[in-house]
Amino acid sequence: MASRRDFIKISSLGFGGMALGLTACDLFKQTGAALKGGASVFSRVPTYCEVCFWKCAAWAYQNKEGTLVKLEGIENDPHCHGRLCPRGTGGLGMYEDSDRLMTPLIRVTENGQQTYRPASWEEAFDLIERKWKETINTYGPESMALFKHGSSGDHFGTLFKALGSPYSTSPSYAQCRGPREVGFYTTFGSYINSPEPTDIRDTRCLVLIGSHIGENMHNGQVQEMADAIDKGADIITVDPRFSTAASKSTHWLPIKPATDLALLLAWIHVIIEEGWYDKEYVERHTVGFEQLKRHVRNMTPEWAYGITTIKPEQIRETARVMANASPAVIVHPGRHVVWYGDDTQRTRAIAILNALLGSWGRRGGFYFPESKSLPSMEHPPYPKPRWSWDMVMGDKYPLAGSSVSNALVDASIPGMVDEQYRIRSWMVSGTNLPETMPDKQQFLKAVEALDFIVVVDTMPMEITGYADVVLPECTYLERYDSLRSSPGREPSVALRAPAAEPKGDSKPASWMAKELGKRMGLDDFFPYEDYSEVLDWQLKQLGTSLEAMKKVGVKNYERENPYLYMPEGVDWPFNTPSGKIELYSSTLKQYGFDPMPNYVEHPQAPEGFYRLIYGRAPAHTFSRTSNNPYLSDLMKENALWVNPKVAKLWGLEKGQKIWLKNQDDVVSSFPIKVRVTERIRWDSVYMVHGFGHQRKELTRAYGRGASDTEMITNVMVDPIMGGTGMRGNFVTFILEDPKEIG
Ligand SMILES: Nc1nc2c(c(=O)[nH]1)N[C@H]1C(S)=C(S)[C@@H](COP(=O)(O)OP(=O)(O)OC[C@H]3O[C@@H](n4cnc5c(=O)[nH]c(N)nc54)[C@H](O)[C@@H]3O)O[C@H]1N2
Ligand SMILES: Nc1nc2c(c(=O)[nH]1)N[C@H]1C(S)=C(S)[C@@H](COP(=O)(O)OP(=O)(O)OC[C@H]3O[C@@H](n4cnc5c(=O)[nH]c(N)nc54)[C@H](O)[C@@H]3O)O[C@H]1N2
Ligand code: SF4
Ligand SMILES: [Mo]
Repeated sequence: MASRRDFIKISSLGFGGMALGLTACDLFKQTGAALKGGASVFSRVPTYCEVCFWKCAAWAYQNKEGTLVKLEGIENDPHCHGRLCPRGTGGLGMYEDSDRLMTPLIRVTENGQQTYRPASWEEAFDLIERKWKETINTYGPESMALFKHGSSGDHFGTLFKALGSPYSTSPSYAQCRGPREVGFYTTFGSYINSPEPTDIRDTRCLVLIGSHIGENMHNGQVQEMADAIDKGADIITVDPRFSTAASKSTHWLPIKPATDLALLLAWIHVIIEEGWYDKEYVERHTVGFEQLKRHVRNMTPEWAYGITTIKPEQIRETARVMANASPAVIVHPGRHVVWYGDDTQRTRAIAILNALLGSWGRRGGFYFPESKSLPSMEHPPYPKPRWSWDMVMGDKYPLAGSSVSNALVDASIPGMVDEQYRIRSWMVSGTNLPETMPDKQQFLKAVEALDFIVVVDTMPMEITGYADVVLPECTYLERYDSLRSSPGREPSVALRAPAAEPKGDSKPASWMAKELGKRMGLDDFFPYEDYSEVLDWQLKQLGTSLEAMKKVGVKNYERENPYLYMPEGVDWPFNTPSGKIELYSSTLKQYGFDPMPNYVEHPQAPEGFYRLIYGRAPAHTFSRTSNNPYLSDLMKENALWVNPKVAKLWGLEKGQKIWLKNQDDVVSSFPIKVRVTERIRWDSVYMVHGFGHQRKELTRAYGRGASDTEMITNVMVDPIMGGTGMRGNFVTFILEDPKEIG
């Protein structure tokens, strides 16, 4: 049985195949160089990591000169247990990156060419104030939209609410986890949220359906999965690719992509027909069992075999493994679940399977998380917008629980929405939309039509190239930010305090939002001179203070709700229309959707094409780290995983550079190196998301590898909640430089 150390080591070797010898250890050596070279640690400041959204709490260590030398996880932090992942350690690179934005920029036309000129904050704010006032006077604040991701979004979120805009959106809903939230909500009446309340630590069986934990480096989950493996838990991984998780699994099911729903329904069939479900739990807590039983009657493993290519005996055996572990079993809800446009239904099937196994609210299954609610300082009530965000969608996506970023892009395009609802002005902070949202053409049409775009970023990413004004934010290591209060087994609060002075003329979002608020006459919504005052006030309400928190970084609280798990023998109230777990969803039925999931066939690749699938690498986060000096050292570019059979057919060699062309004739801007490997099915190719950057200003990332997003032009939108299914795109290979072919 693999040990925990093995697992972590192997996960960092996930990219070792390409960058052999360079492991997380080298990264530690580099980032800790000043320390190991003799410089001693002088002081430390607490922060929480912004390299991804797991938000691990960390100490930022400084030497005597006040230079940042090292980041380390905080011991009692439930997100990281004292250990950062390689990306978190490399967070110093975000601060040190010589390509950072250092000053505001204003778009100007010089000699007929558009370019940016450096500007003062005063000039940048003057222009924004003028343009925003014009827009608001003409169309109202309802014509302004905020696209945000990460902690800067909190501050601009307040600003947009104060302005009276109904539009504030993040790609983490419709480009990421939205479908699973709706799938679980319609079943259990609860959202999953982040971090997922999966009790992996104590599970006896973890089922991962396209969840590639280990490459998906969400820290706490990776550590808990390693613990579970150590304790002998069964891991069942369903993935067309032999992922790191698959390599650690007792069962790997190399499914034909886009057919998971058939496998899930067959599992449900077996568990019901063989009588392996948790009878007492199902009887007490669920509605719709008889309907479900009838529904899946013919969805046998033999039926699913023809669709999924997974053998019937394997389907039965893995169903038995789950049932044996019940209720300490987790069929993981996944996280990035926008795959094929029927994603709410797929995640519903996952939720139903968990319900039959009795894992919801049980030890080793799903626990009930608790968080500390943060008090907010007094401010005037927010103005009520004349319409709400869902008005732009008409009767589309009726169960969207949060605003749908792609719907807001559509609502910015003339003719796509009733003219009165059209969005005219964007503010974008902490999200690299051209690499994050599929269907670039749609994005470009919106950008073309908009009157004004403000972008806040730390780096000259693709999105900044579309801005009228670029505002440089200092990195998370140079600022105070909102307290991290996240749900978990126990409530936990973490502080982010500045560990260095902002570089150049960069500033925190909390300051920008306040200054812009002042100019728009909204001072009252920003009752602080410096954001630390808000933190101190909030922390005092929570029985501590800013000074005290600076010494500890993280404070964990006792639970107030005693029920980490459901008490046995009690009718637990579920927040669904029936008050029970809905195996048959009355809500979906009411909106005209299948009340129980059905398998629908998706198109397969045309002759000579392969399905493009994508995922994460342990050393990188989306497109944000590819220019990071430490992390780009670990992995400079992505590669295209190609099955040896396919490589032979095309005469492709390991390391050969090829270009990709998709089903809509879009050709990749840059070539990508081939990696020939049995670890991918013959019908698909795989690459890590976040490479193939288009901006020369990103000196370490420009032109390195290919962008998956560029190839994603066919988007299958989930009719239930608006998620953008991105895995129905097929690519073929171009062996010669297309620019030379002409
Ligand atoms: N093709 C494709 N598209 C995807 C995905 C995929 O796998 N493939 N994944 C999807 C998923 S799961 C998600 S969650 C989204 C993620 O989407 P995004 O959050 O847009 O991801 P990033 O590409 O990392 O872009 C983050 C941007 O924030 C900037 N930034 C970093 N730190 C700060 C800061 O402190 N302040 C400010 N103001 N800016 C900062 C970075 O420089 C970068 O421009 O993408 C989705 N889109
Ligand atoms: N290192 C690192 N970790 C991260 C992130 C990061 O950027 N870097 N981002 C974080 C975020 S925001 C998210 S949302 C998560 C995303 O991570 P996850 O939710 O775990 O994964 P996905 O990106 O949905 O899926 C990737 C896996 O799905 C497989 N796959 C592709 N098609 C199919 C299919 O049809 N069926 C099945 N069963 N599998 C398929 C791929 O081979 C790949 O292994 O990662 C998080 N963790
Ligand atoms: S998982 Fe890694 S990158 Fe994400 S917050 Fe934690 S240390 Fe940072
Ligand atoms: Mo995500």
